[in-house]
Amino acid sequence: MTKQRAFSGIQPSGVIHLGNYLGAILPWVRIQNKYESIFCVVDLHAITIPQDPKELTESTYLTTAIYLASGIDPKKSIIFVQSQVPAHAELAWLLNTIAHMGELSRMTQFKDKSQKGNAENTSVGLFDYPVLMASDILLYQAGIVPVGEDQKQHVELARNLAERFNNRFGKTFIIPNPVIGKTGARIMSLDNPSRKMSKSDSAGSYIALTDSPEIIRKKIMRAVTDSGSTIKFDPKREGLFNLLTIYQMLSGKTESQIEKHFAGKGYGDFKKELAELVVTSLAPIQKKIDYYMKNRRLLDRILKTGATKASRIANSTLTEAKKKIGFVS
Ligand code: ATP
Ligand code: LTN
Repeated sequence: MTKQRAFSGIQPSGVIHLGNYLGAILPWVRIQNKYESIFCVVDLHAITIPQDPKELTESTYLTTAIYLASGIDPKKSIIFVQSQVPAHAELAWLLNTIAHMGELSRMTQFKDKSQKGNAENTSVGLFDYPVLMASDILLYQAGIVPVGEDQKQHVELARNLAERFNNRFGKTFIIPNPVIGKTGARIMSLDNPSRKMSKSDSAGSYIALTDSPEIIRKKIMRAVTDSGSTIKFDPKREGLFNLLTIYQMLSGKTESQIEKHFAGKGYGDFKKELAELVVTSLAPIQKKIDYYMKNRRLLDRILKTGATKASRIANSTLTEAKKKIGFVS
């Protein structure tokens, strides 16, 4: 039997932060050894919020460089840019005709990003965002969708659209399953630990993968914690719990090993050690990011190969879907 397929993506808008890395990219690196994996830079999604054209180009290269620097291997996985495979927009249109206004209106990301129902100035693209995401996943017949916690509802919609299409036109799409890690699937903001770390928030709230050691140290030392003193994994102490989760994921140590290590020490000592751990964990990745960013031709070549391979799979599914609908070929 052929391997199951995994598909996921990140928007090239703004920075890639530690939440994206721990919640998405790091699991992908492991997943690529088990599944036939496809990782996309989803620029069509990014433009649902206005983007500066020059910054979009830069961010597309940077996101690709971060995938590669983090260990996504183009020999094992397909890496490509969404807008280079036209089938994504085409299948999204077909799925639009079976998606319901009601279910899209209930998407929490849409509600958050449309500034609480300010429909007048919200793009139709932002409303349609989850349908395009369903198209991404269904085109590749992906059974596995590794994402952070916040994307669960979108993958659920992709499942519903796949089932609806299959029921109406006959089996066409594999029903995808979200894969969400036990730890790290929801890294919280450093300055407001009741909100998720997000690239659309202020710079003090996240650690960008490209932040310098000085900035990383400053951001961690300033991170919001409580007035307690012991270093313990307690979900009720949200700020500390979040920092401990980051420590755990980067060190590979267990909760009890970490608690033992910091017994008798205070928040200041813990934060200092965490800052050094983040700095040393990101240093080799940052070196590789620099290498790829200085080699645009190499990035272009990798992306072109990726788009060719992705198109082959995507076009075959699209042809099948159009045939099922009754389009003349
Ligand atoms: P925004 O906050 O502006 O919506 P984002 O920071 O969520 O953007 P995306 O490109 O939307 O970035 O997310 C890419 C991937 O990173 C997704 O799989 C998402 O679930 C995951 N992710 C995003 N934020 C976090 C977080 N704080 N913790 C863990 N995973 C996250
Ligand atoms: N909406 C996702 C990015 C995304 C995605 C996908 C993730 C677009 N298409 C397909 C998994 C599968 C986000 O992280 N904001």
